[in-house]
Amino acid sequence: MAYKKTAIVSVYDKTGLLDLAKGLQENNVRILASGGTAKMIREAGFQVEDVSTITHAPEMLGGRVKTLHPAVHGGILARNLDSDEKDLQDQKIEKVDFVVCNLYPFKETVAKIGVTIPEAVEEIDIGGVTLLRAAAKNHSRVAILSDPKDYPQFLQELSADSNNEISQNLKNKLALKAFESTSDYDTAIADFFRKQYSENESQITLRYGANPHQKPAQAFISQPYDQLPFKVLSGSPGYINLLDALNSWPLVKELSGSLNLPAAASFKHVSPAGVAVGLPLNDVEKKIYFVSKIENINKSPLACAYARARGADRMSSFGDWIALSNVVDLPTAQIISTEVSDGVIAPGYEPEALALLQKKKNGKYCVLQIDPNYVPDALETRSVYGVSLQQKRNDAVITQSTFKEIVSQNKHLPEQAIIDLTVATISLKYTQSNSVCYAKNGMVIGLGAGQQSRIHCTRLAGDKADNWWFRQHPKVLAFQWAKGVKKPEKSNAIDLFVTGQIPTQEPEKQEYESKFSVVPEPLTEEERKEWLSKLNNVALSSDAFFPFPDNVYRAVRSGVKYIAAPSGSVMDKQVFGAADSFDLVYVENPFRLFHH
Ligand code: 93A
Repeated sequence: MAYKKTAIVSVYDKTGLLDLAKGLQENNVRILASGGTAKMIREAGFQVEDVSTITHAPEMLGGRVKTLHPAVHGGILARNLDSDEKDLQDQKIEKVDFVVCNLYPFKETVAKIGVTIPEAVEEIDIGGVTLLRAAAKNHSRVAILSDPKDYPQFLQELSADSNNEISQNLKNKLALKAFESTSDYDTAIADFFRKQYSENESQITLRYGANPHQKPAQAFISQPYDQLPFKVLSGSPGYINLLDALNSWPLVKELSGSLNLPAAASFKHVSPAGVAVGLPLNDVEKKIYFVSKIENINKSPLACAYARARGADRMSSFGDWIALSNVVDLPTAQIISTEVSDGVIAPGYEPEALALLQKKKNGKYCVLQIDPNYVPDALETRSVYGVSLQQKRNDAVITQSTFKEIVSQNKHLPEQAIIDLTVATISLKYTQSNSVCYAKNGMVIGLGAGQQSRIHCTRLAGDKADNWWFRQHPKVLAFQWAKGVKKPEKSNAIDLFVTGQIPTQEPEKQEYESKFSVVPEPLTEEERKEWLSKLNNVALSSDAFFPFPDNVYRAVRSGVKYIAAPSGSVMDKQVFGAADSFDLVYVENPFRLFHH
């Protein structure tokens, strides 16, 4: 009997195979199948021929070559073109209309504990992938079934059409599925061999993910890179360390590039606690940032930058991840070596600086060296709850010229204000939204991150800026510490003092007082008011527009004089009006800077 259509069937997963064979036979489709597939169909009593009927070659190399043959692939790839028809005639090849194929279980094999490379290699399907790709490529003519779930719909269409044609719509969908399946298969193969052959080059295994029960975990980079953009010089980074490192590095790189000054960032939980450029420190700053003992610190702008970044919000920076824009020198490493910190990323380390850092935490301190010339792909993809989200990377370039659209009556933006707005705005670009940032003296002095409400960001960041300012109050500078009190304990006590939360209940009261040789008198309301009134010329940036003027009112209470924020609120007029009523300079930032 003359067949109407021809199918090549070669499946590892034989689910639904016999129902499919039955349907094909009922519709007068010639079935050509590879070894095991043919055997199962034949034993069930359906008509089937071995693929060797058309290849005239036996399966060989222990099954490595079964369907790889021009008789198969010529039949699949041929178009309805005269030239293709002629080639087929010359070679006595017949067209194939349907391909049914699913692949050796590579993923399942490599998921087994202790799998060897030879075992994995044998599970790499070559012929099946070729069948899938060839048929999917020629989907204008050929239907490719790569998933048993699609057999019923295919058979329905096959029986419904008098010429046994499959709709183009179904062929398209099936082709896409086949391409998805080969892509997923190759991803699994690359993942396996990356771990085998490129560990610590393009792949590192992490102890766990965000939490200890989230195993396995890894970091990797795929083509076109054969190396991760960083080298681990000491310790072993964790998942959150890398999130911090890969957000903080671009921040300091961009900030330093924009202002032509070394820059530093102190990160916690993927938001900056502090960010600064390397402007020199005065004696009060040295004292409140705990760097008075670092010799000649002002000779190292990088050390000044880190002292400021770490000093902005010492409570939040406890156990920080550090990013430094320049090669790390000894003074910078000396500051780091005395602080509780998790790790650092920088483009390089002077030998004595590296030696010092490698000793920290008994050698467990994490030191990463980033390739400063690394440029990530323009597109970034992440997977959330099994769904891939893809976007163009936020490549907005923030320079001093970003702040030229002044919408307030006061249009005077001094150079220091531009520097501070640049620091605040680039910091927001790498801060979890919503976010608002206050900056002064080339450094972040208060940052509110990850708040759902904008006014809460503005308040949180404003309160932090106030704390930073109160830490410089003469009463705080005159604190007399008890002997042996450590830096984090001092930071805690200062924080309780400046935030007006001096403990009154035991045992906390006694604990607090034990930190001092002379317990300081709290700040009076008058002292607070008077000191706060001296905080001025603060710059503020917001990652999105201010929806209400309340943000401006709150900002002003922390000495804000310069604001940069996107516009677009229905209340813009009122917001700008509020700024005018305090003679503020309000700049429209052309970029909204949400970051997640
Ligand atoms: O070893 S292979 O890569 N070489 C081939 O030529 C080939 N052709 C089909 N594996 C090949 N296949 C695969 O064999 C299919 O992808 C399918 O998973 C399996 C079906 O084998 P059998 O019909 O012998 O059970």
